[in-house]
Order: sequence, then structure tokens, then C-alpha cells
Amino acid sequence: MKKALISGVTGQDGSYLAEFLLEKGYEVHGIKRRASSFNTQRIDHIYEDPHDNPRFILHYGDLTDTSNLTRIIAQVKPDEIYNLAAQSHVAVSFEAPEYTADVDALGTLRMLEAIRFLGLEKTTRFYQASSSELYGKVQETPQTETTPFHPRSPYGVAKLYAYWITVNYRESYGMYACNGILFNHESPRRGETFVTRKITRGMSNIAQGLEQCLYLGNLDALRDWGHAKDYVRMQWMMLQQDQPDDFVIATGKQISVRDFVRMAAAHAGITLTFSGSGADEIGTVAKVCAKDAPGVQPGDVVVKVDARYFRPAEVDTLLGDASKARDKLGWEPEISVEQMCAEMVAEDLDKAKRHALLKQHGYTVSVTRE
Ligand code: NDP
Ligand code: GDR
Repeated sequence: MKKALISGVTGQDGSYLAEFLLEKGYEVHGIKRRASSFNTQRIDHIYEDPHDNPRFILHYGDLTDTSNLTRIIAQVKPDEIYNLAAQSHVAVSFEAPEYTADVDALGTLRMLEAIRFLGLEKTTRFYQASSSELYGKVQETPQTETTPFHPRSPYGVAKLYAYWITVNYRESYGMYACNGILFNHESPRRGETFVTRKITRGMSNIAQGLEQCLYLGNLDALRDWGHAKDYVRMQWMMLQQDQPDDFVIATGKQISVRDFVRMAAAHAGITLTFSGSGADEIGTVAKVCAKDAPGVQPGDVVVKVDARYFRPAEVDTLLGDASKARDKLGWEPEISVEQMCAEMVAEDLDKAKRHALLKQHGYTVSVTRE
């Protein structure tokens, strides 16, 4: 039985990857952080009783703790390591740049060093969760594996270090180490403060009368959005090749944040008209133009731009070209952004309806917002 170790197993990708590898027959080990409240919601459905000889095993750990990582890797001796753990929020990285560098850049080095120190560099394969944020201020469109990097945030710069240290350990020690340069990918399990989930959740709550207005930043940012399920399949495929290599994973299509708002609103039963345009136009709003959902009236302003969500340096546009992954690995994304948005809204609307029902019956319902 093959063994995999996933850092960041409690995150969006970690949870889908754990499911995927368990289905493939792997013994799956995951690293989770100690938190003051439960942080395993995304993997609770695959949790196995530790007293029952499980195939899914969790270890407490942290990417900032070298001895802890070394001990886990020594104990598990994994065939494959997927390094997905990160402070993954770009805007937060401007608030916590040093921590982001510690986890995202040095954390990757700690993993690679642990493999080398334990003499596993010829037996353990390593996947690094690299990012389209490396391209930042883009030098060419669409972006491929050879497009120059110009990161625009402490997160992007930390991931740049992680990218190159992965390449360096491959070249220096003959380690099987790969970078997946992944463009944005989302799902109903996406963290609530990333823009797509913030929108699908916000529109669902507004449709049910639980919230009045969604405050967003740059509506004109363009992203190449795919589905996390498609992307974790590719992470595994990358580690099954004869030779290690780096691959872009993207859909090859982009839409704006504004269009994603329109799409999500429509799925939640709200038809919107936008006034104003331009990334910096604080007055930009979206109004409801038809009453299709119980929580809104025609004329209600349900989206406003708030400068607090602007970033000190923005990544305006990202569009990936995953031809190499298609040609060499036979990978194609199967889920479109429209299907993904519909799935996300369906789940968030379901939750909003349940909350609305509780509220109707006198229970207190609090909506957590950023
Ligand atoms: P999430 O933010 O959903 O998950 C991040 C995971 O890392 C969580 O399990 C989190 O734990 C864990 N983590 C954070 N800090 C530490 C730490 N110090 N030590 C140990 N674990 C830690 O991210 P995604 O699943 O979306 O992304 C996975 C990886 O892919 C990340 O590295 C991200 O930067 C990268 N990436 C993501 C893209 C995307 O669009 N989703 C695109 C390109 C790259 P906890 O649950 O406790 O917070
Ligand atoms: P991103 O994702 O920064 O691309 O990083 P995010 O969803 O945070 O932002 C996408 C774009 O939307 C704009 N935006 C807003 N973003 C957030 N979070 N909140 C808002 O209110 C808002 N309004 C507008 C942003 O300015 C940006 O242009 C994600 C993460 O998963 C990274 O870990 C990963 O590496 C990259 O994708 C690829």
C-alpha cells in the first residue's frame, strides 16, 4: 500500500486530495494544526477511528516547526509528500508578511531538508503547491511554464522562494520534486474570505434576507477559475511520471470578479444591474432589478465597493495555458466555472435557507463576515 503525507490536509485542496488518494487505495497521513476549536470540518466525513487500524491518520504539526516535521516524516516514511500547507490568503500576507514567509517559503525548505536529512531523497516524491501569483504583474498572456515571474505580494514572493527551492533540490540532490503552478481553484469548500466563496455566500444570504449588502474590493480583477477537484487529480498525476517536472494547471478561460458576482446572483435568484465601472470607483454598486428572491426588493443596493478590500499591489489579470499538462499528462479540466459557481451557490443557498428558517422560528442566527 502506498503512503502519502499531506500538509494542509484540513484545507480545501487537502481535503479533496485526501479523498482522492484514499479512493486510490493509499494510506493517507495528514498534518493538522492545533487550534482552540475544531478545524477538521472539511475532513470529518473521512475521519476514521484511530483505535480501528485506520487508513487515514492525522498528526499534529506545523510548517514552522522543523523537529516536528522531521519526526512525522521519519515515522511515516511516505512514498509521496504533498506540501499544501500555507498562509494562503494574498491580502492577509500584506498584514502578516513575516509569518507568511516563514510558513510558505521556509516551511517548504524545512520539508525538503527533512527528506534529505532522513536519507529519503531517492524514495520520497515531493509535490509543491506553487501558484499563478508567481506571475503577478504579468509579462505575457496566457502564462505558461516559461513565462517570467513578477510576484506582487508577500505571499507571491514567499511562493517564489518555495518554487525555486523545490527546483534547486531536484537539481542538486536528484530528488523527485515537482511544482504545480496552479491558477485559482474553488469549490463549496473554499475558505469564506476568498472572493468567490465570499460572493456565493453573500448572495445566498442576501437572497434569504440574512444580509443586506456585500462589500467587495476590485471588481475588475480577472481570474482563470477552475474547480479544486480537477486540480487535485493533476497534483497526483504529476507525481506518477518517470521524470519530475513543473506544470501549469489552469482552464484557459478568465472572467472578472464582477461577472462572477452576476453569475452567483443569478443562481441565488437575484438579477442585478451594475452602475459605475473601474477598479477604483468606490461608488460602484449593484442593484436588484427584479424581485425573484424572498430577501430582496427591486432597487435594493446589494453590492458596494469598499476600499478596505483593495490590495497595496494588485494582480489585475491571470490566464493560464495548461497545454503542457494536456500534452504530457493527458489532463483536461472537467468542471467549468459556470458549473462550479452553480454548485457553490447551491450549497450556500441551502445553508442560508436553513438559517432563515431558524430565524423565522425565533432562533438567533449570526452571519460571520470579514
Ligand atoms: P487553504 O487555505 O484552504 O488551506 C491551507 C492549509 O494549510 C490548511 O489546512 C491550513 O490549516 C494549513 N496551514 C496554514 N498554516 C499552516 C502552518 N503554519 N502549519 C501547518 N499547516 C498550516 O488553501 P488551499 O487548499 O486553497 O490551497 C492549498 C495550497 O495551494 C496552498 O499552499 C495555497 O497557497 C496553494 N494554492 C492554492 C490555490 C487556490 O486557488 N486554491 C492556487 C495556487 C496555489 P488550518 O485549516 O488550520 O488553517
Ligand atoms: P487570489 O484570490 O488573491 O487570486 O489568491 P482571492 O479570491 O482572494 O482574490 C481574487 C481577486 O478578487 C479581488 N477581490 C477580492 N478578494 C477578496 N479576497 N475579497 C474581496 O472582497 C475582494 N474583492 C475583490 C482580489 O483583489 C483579487 O484580485 C488565490 C489564493 O487561493 C492563493 O493562495 C492562490 O495562490 C491564488 O489564488 C492563485
